[in-house]
Parts: sequence; structure tokens; C-alpha cells
Amino acid sequence: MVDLKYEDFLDLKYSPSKNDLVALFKVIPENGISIKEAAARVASESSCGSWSNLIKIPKIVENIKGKVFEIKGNFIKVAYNYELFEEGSIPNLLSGIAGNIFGMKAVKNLRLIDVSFPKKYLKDFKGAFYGKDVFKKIFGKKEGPITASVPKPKVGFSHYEHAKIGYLLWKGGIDAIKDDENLSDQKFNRFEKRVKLLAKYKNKAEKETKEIKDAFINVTAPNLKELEKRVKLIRDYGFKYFMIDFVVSGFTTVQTACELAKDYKMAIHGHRAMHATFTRNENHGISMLFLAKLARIVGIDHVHIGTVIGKLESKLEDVIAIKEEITEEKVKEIKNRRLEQNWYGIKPIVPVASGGLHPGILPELFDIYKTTNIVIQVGGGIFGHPLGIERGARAVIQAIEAYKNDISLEEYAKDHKELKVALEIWGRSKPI
Ligand code: CAP
Ligand code: MG
Repeated sequence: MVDLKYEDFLDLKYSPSKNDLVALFKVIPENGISIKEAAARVASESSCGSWSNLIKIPKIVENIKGKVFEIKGNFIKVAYNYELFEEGSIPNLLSGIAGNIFGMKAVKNLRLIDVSFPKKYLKDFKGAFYGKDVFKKIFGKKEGPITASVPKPKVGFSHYEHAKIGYLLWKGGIDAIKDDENLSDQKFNRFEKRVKLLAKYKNKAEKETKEIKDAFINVTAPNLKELEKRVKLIRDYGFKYFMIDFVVSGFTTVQTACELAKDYKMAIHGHRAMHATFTRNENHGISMLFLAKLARIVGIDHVHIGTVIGKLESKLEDVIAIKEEITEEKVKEIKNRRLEQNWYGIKPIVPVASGGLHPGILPELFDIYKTTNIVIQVGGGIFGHPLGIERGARAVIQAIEAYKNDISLEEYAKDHKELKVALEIWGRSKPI
């Protein structure tokens, strides 16, 4: 009987070919299972193995089976020939390398840290339509940041209140009003009404401020037909962006949305709500780095990657590694954290920093990112400003001006009332 045993997925002499995808995993085997066996089972279950002795094995299996070629402590690398996967399909990729393996009894914990993609695999993805060009091509700015704000409370405003808030934010200098992740088409704030009224106020604000304004309106929908309808409505009303909760929506939806964005020449703001269910535990799940790479490949233009200093968990080393990954043409390996990647022309995209931001900590945020070419999103840090929404927005803009002119916030606040008040209530505090 021919068989394909777990050991057959282990080849420590193998050197990956230029057409292989290489995955980096952290494996914590179950008691009684060796790291070698656990590693081989990861390669097997994620590619073409089975628990039983198989009667007939097609010839191609030798070529497309996963091969563990490195084991260092709990970290293993597996090579997969690109032909194992459907061209241009993230769902197909994930159902292998991020599929059954996470439930195997042979592993106590398993973490997919990164996958390095070869040119041959990347060529079937288009990447973002705008990506790093959003600053110039959408907002007509030489450089960032793009400023966005989410009305708080997250949900509860009617479409009418919401659109008026948009107007105040735009008037205060903010570039884009952003829907919150859990606002879509609720009874009290219908999507269509919100879009139509926002468009009216956007035109008014643009005339009055002579600045280009936009909105990241959430098209996350119960089905693809509805999503398509929502994107089209937004486009028809003159917005250049839409937002999607790209984790909860799933990659079939996201890839469809990216196609639409290209057809309509729109940009996508990618909100990552739910990511922490599988990115947060360093021993289990999938890394945010890998998720952000998927966003770049499929064509999301902005992706949330964390702030380090805000209210939501994100580590400095991770945020920096992810920022480089999505904004550079080539990145180097960082031991046990990231693999090298040449992006072969897939456009760099824009990191989004959001969660617990307010004027007093923006300078530290820009220092962490080492650039202002990012999107910053400030919700509570505007909607909690005692002087109101428009002036709260202005305080954010003033903090950016101070930073860009290398003036301390305290100094700048001397003749900028809105910033002064923001500093009085929040100082440089880091919310949790
Ligand atoms: C921020 C926010 C964003 C998160 C997303 C919220 O509001 O609107 O969704 O920042 O997190 O709902 O918490 P505030 P991340 O500005 O009021 O904090 O970017 O980490 O995915
Ligand atoms: Mg939110």
C-alpha cells in the first residue's frame, strides 16, 4: 500500500524554490508529541495529508505537499509550492495554511506569524488602486496625515444628526468623517439617508473650507448584493472612499469589494474589528502582520494597525514591523516575527492609527510611526472636547500643526484655545 506519512512532510534538507510560499509558524506541541511530529502534521494538514494510509496518491502531490524545512525551538518554516493554491484567492489560501491545523489535537497552540509570497503567487493580485497615493490623488495634499473622526457614541445618532456632525468635523478641519465599525444600516440611521445627507453637507463644507472632504462610510453588509448596492450609492453621491470591516466580512467579500473599488476608482478604508480574537495571543492564532499583508495584496488602501499608546493593545515592535511591511517595497526578515518580502510592485498602502487618540498624544504617535504619512482617527478625543465638535476637531489640527512646525504642544496652546482646552482635560494621558 502506498502511503503519505507525516514524516514525508518533513525535509530539513529542502531549500525553498523561488516559486514557494514560505510560512513561519510557532508550534507548541501537545504533551507526548515531538516538535518534529507536530511540525510535520502542520505541513501535512495544511496541504494534502491525511490521518490514514491513502490508497492512491496523485503524482502531483509530491510537488504540492507542504515541506517543513526548518525547525528552531518552537519556530518552524514550511514551504508550499505556489501551485498548491488557487490563483488570486485569499479564501483558498487561508483554508489551507490557516485552516484545520489550528484545531489539531497534536498541537496545544499554533500561531501563523507570516507568509512570504513569491512573485509568481503575487502576480494574480492587483493590490490597491490608490494606496499611498490617497494623500495626493484624493485629498490633493503633498503629505499626511489624513485626519478622520468617528462620531461617538458609536451608534445612536440619526442620519440627520450624523450628517450634521460630519459638517462640523469637516468645518473644524478634519478630512473625513468615518462610520464606526458597528454602524451600517440600522433603523435609527439608515444607510441610504445617511449617504445622501452627508453628500449634501460635504459639498457645503467643501465650498466653505475650500478643502477636499470625504467620508469613510461603512458598507459592511449581510450579503454581496447589498454591499454592491451600498458601494454604488456612495460612488453615485460623489464620495471617493468606502469603509469595510474586512475581518468580519471575510475575504470573498473583501476581494469583491476591492474589485468594485477598482471599477469605480474608489479607495477602501479597512477596519479590522474582530482581529484581536485571533491576533492577540502570541502563542495562538494569526498575526496582525499577516492580516495586514493580506489587506495590501487584495487592495485595501488604509488598514488599522494600532497605536502602541492608545486604548487598544498593540506592541511597538509589531506596529513598526507592520508599518514597514505595508509601506515599503521590500522588507527584511526579523527573527521569529517577520519574513523577508519583496512586493514586486504591489502598491504600498497607508497605516491607520486609531483608538484612544487625542491631541496631547499625537506627537508621540508620529514619533512612533516616524512619519505623518498615516491616517489618524480621533473619536472620543474630539467628541469629549468641552468646546464642542468643531472646536474639538480644530484642536486635533492644531496639534498636527504644532508637530509639523516643531513647536511643543504647550507652546502652541498659548495662542490656540482649542488645543489649550484639550491639554487641560487630557494632557498627555494614555487612555486604557
Ligand atoms: C476608536 C474606534 C476604532 C478603534 C479601532 C473605536 O474610537 O472608533 O474603531 O480605534 O481599533 O470604536 O474604538 P476612539 P484599531 O477614537 O474614540 O478611541 O485601530 O486598533 O483596530
Ligand atoms: Mg470604532
